[in-house]
Formats: sequence, structure tokens, C-alpha cells
Amino acid sequence: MDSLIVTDGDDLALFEHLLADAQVQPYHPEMSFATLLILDCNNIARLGERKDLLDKASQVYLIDHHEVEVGLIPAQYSFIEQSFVSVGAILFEALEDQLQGLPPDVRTYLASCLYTTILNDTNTFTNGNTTATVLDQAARMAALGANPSLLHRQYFQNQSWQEIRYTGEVLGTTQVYENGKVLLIYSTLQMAEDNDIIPADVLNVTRWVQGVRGIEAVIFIREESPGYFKLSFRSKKVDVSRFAARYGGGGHSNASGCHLQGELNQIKQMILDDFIQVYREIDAQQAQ
Ligand SMILES: [Mn+2]
Repeated sequence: MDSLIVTDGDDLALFEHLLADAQVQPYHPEMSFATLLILDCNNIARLGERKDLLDKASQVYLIDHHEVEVGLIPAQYSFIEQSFVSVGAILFEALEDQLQGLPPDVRTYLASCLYTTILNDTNTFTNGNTTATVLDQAARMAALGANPSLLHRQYFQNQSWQEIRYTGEVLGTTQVYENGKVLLIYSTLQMAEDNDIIPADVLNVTRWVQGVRGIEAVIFIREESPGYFKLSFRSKKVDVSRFAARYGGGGHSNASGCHLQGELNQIKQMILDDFIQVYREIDAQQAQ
């Protein structure tokens, strides 16, 4: 069966080692497909312009593991189960028997793709979602040919020096609030331009500050195009999925995001005020 990966224009360099002979094309309005397979999101806003493909398709399959907020993608068949660490883990549990019967090279390739979804969604087995089940799934993928060391290098140690320099500039914006419990970083288009990178293509910088001692929440504000910002929230204390939903976003309870339009300092102040208020409420509840 012919298949095509339709991107929203993102650079897939980070996934180059997993693309093999996959066909990849950025979305354009003339595109139409009989069958759509939508993975790892359930919110129609996340599809961007690609949402127009929904009306032209006769069958839509949706597989996801995120909380359902607003704007659920209409689909003939959908499986959304938050107990799975990644969509790759869902696919693996469904297809493991079939994988075992494939030729070794194909099996290794598919196991590597699925393993990478776990690498990403557990942040290399360090997030709170890293359970015995997840380690067991990863071990079974390794047994089918996924190479943990190689995949870690290809996915997490595959950054250009420009990305590292950009990351350094973003880390240089670090400010803390609430006695060092809430940390905020931001990046501007200028920083991206200075370092010749596209912000959306860089590994989320929040991963570099989650280990800051005493931190209970991280906010990252990233300018993606003039006056258009992507916000990322990370916290084990605040349900950031609910927080992001206030701004039309979503995600997981400890990792979420949303988009906002405006001016950096205004957005920063509005989000900080709002977030700190929520943080204090939770802090007060927990102190009782
Ligand atoms: Mn995911």
C-alpha cells in the first residue's frame, strides 16, 4: 500500500535515521487521501492546515495517548489510552506478534522506530512515566533488534553546534520565582536567527533545566514566528495539562503546551502571574 508522511513543514533531520525509504512531503492544499492515520495527538488544532485533509478522507484512524481536552479530531476509529507511555508503545503491544515474524532487517527497523517513541516520551527513561511496564516494552523491542546505545546517540546526541549555542543563549535567560521553585526561560526569533536554527527543530530546551535543584515547575516561552509563541510547561506539582487548557493548549499532567500571540514581555507577565497564582493555591492545599 502506498503511504506518505505529511508534515507541517518541520525539518525531520532528527529522525533521518528512522525514515528509511519513507515518503515525506510537506502539506499542500491540493493533497487528498482516502485513509488518514493520525498518531500522537487528538486535538484538531494540532493538525494546523492539515485539518483540511479530514473532510477529504473516507477513513480516519486516530491513535493517541494524550488527555482529551477540546477539539477532538473526528475519526471512524479511534484508540486513545493515557496509560501508555507513547503511541509507539500502543502500536508495539498491538503488533508485537507480527513483528516477530518479519525479516530481521525490517523487524529491527520497526523496533527502532517504536523504541525511539519511548526514548522521546520518557526523556531517555528519566521521566516519572518510566515504569516496569515501559522498561519491559523497551527490553522486548531491544530483543527484536532495537539498539539502545545507538538510538540514544542518534536521537539525543545528534545536535549541531548551532543548536548547542542557541540552547546556551536560551539557558542564559533563566529566571526563578517563588523562592526558586518556578523557573522561566525564553527564546526569541533573534536568538534563532543569530544561530541559524529553526526553534521548532531544536530538542525542547526544557530538558536542560528540569534537573535544577529545588525546581517544581518550568515555563519555556519560545518565539516561533514574529509575535507567535509556543509555550511549554513542565511540573510534577501543578497539573500543567489543565493550566495549558486555559490557553487552548493541552498535553499531559506534567508536560504540556499552548500557543499565544502577542508581545514577549506581556505574555511572560500574564503567564507568570497566572501560573504563580495556581502554584500558590496548590502549595497552600498541600500544606494543609
Ligand atoms: Mn507522545
